[in-house]
Amino acid sequence: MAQFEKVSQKSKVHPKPEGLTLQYGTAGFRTHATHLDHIMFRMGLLATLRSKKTKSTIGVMVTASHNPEEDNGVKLIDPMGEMVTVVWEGYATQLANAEQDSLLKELKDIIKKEDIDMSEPASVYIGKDTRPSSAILSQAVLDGVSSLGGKTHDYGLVTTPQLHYMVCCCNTNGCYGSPTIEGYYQKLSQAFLQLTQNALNRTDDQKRLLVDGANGIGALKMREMEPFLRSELQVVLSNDGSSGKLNHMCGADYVKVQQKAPQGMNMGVGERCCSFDGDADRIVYYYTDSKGCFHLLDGDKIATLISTYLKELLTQAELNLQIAVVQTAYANGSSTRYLEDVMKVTVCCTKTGVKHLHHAAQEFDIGVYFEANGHGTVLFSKAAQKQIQELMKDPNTNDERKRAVKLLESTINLINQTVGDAISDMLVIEAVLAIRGMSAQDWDAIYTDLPNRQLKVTVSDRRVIDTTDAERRAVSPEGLQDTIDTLVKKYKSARSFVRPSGTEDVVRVYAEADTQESADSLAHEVSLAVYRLAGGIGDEPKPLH
Ligand code: NG1
Ligand code: ZN
Repeated sequence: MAQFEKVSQKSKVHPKPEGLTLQYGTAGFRTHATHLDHIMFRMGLLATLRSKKTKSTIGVMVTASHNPEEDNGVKLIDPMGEMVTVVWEGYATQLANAEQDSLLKELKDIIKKEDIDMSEPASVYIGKDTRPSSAILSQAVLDGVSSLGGKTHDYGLVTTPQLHYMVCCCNTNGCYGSPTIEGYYQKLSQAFLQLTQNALNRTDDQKRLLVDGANGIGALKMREMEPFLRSELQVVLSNDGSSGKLNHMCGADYVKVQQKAPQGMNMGVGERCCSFDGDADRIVYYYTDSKGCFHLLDGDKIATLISTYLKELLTQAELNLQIAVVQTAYANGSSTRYLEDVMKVTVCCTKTGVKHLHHAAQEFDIGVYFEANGHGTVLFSKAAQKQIQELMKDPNTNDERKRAVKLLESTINLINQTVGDAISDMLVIEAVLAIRGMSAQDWDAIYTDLPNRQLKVTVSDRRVIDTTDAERRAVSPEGLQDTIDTLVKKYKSARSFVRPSGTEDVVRVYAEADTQESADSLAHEVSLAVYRLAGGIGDEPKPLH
C-alpha cells in the first residue's frame, strides 16, 4: 500500500537509535531531547491512528514540562482534552520501541487490534513549548501525521492546557469555545471580568500579582493575554524568558520542592506571587511575611480555597450538588483534615498522576482535583451544568440566588476543565480572593500545613516497591511497611509513605510530622529503610541535619 510506503521512507529520516527503549509514563515520553526524534515521528503516526479510530481530532504536545531545558517530551491528547487511555499508552510504548525494520509490522498490528478503518480521515493538532529542541521535534510529529495522510494544524508555541482546550473546542464543534488562541483569551478574560465585577472597590495594589513565568511558554502567553484583562489584573512578570534558562532556579516545581522563592523576583512584604511551570499546567502561590518568612500556598491550599468558595455558592444558590475534592497521598494531612472535618466535603485519595485524579473527579457533580505540586482543575458534570443553566433562566429565582448562580456560571467558563491550567487557575484564584476580599495571608490562615519533607532514594530496580491503598502502603519488599509503621509511631502527628516515581529512576519518600525537625528525621529514617530493604545503590542516605 502506498500509504505505508511513505511511512517506510519517512521513518528512515527519523531513525530509532538501536537498543534504545523508552516508556510512555505518567506524563508521556520524557528524556534528553537528542533521543526523541524517532519518538516524535512515531507519535505522529499513532495520533493519526487514534484520530481515525475515534473519528475526532487528537492533540500532540511537545514539551517536557518542569524538566531541565535539555530534555523534551511528548504527550497525546484525547478528543475531550483528556489523556489517552492505558491501552493506547501501551501502543505508544510498543511503537516507540519497535526497531527500525519492524516499525510497519507493529503499526499494522495496532491497526488490526483496534480494527481501524484506514480510509477514515485524520486530524491532528500540534503544539510546542519554548525549548530550543521543540521546533525540530514538532516537525518530526508533523512528518509522522502527513506520512499517514492525516491533516495537521500546527498551533506553534502554546501552553499544554491551551492545546487541550483547542482539541476540546474542535471536537465539541465550538460548544466549549472557539479553537483559536484568541478564542481562549476571550473566553477566559470575559469570565474573569464578569467575576471581578462582583468585587467592589479593589485598589491597584489588590489587582497586582507577581508572576514567575519559569522562563517558558507561560510567560509569553501571559504577555499576550494581558490586554484582554483590561487592567483588572496587573501582572508583574519575572523570569519571562528574555535572559534566564527554562525552569532554572525558577518555576512552580523549584518553588514547591525547595520551598523558597524563585530567583529574579522582587517580592514586597505580603505581596501575592505565583509561579508557573515550564508548560504552564501547574501553579503555586506564595508570599513573604514581615519577618521575611516564606509561605507556600500549594495545590492543597488552592483546592481548599476553590472548593470552599464553590460550596458557599451552592448553598446561596440552593443547589443540591455534591462537591468532592480529589487528592493524592502527597496532600498535606492538615488540608485533608480541614476539608473533611470543617468543610464537610467528600475527600478521595487516588494514585499520583493527573489521569487518576481526573477520572476520580468525574464521579461527582463537582470534582475539584489538585496535586500538592499545583496541577489541577475543577470538573462540572453535564447534569450539574444543566441545573445551573436552568436556574439562570428561571424567572422565580430571587436576587441572592441569581447572583450566586451567575458567579457559578462565570466560574465554569473561567476554569479549563480539560486539564490543569496555570493561567486559568490563576484567574480563578484571583477572582475568588477579590470576591471574598481576602489577602494571601487570609488565605494561608485557613489551616496550617504540617511540616513535611520529600526525599529521593536511588535503588537498583525501583519496581521492587509495590504499593496499595492509593500508594499509601508498600506491599513489597517484605518488611518495609512494618518498618515504616514502627518509625512513624516514634513521632507526633506523623505519616510517611514511599513509592517508585513514574517520571524519574528513583523511589520517593514523603514524611510529615508536628515539627520540621521530626518530619526531616522521619523522612531520613524511612529513606534508610528503603535503601537497606529495597536494594539502595550509591552512598547511604545522610541525615538532613
Ligand atoms: P512522579 O515522578 O511519579 O512522582 C511527578 C509528580 C506527579 C506528577 C508527575 C507528572 C510529585 C510527588 N510527583 O510524578 O505529581 O505531576 O510528575 O509530571 O510531585
Ligand atoms: Zn507541566
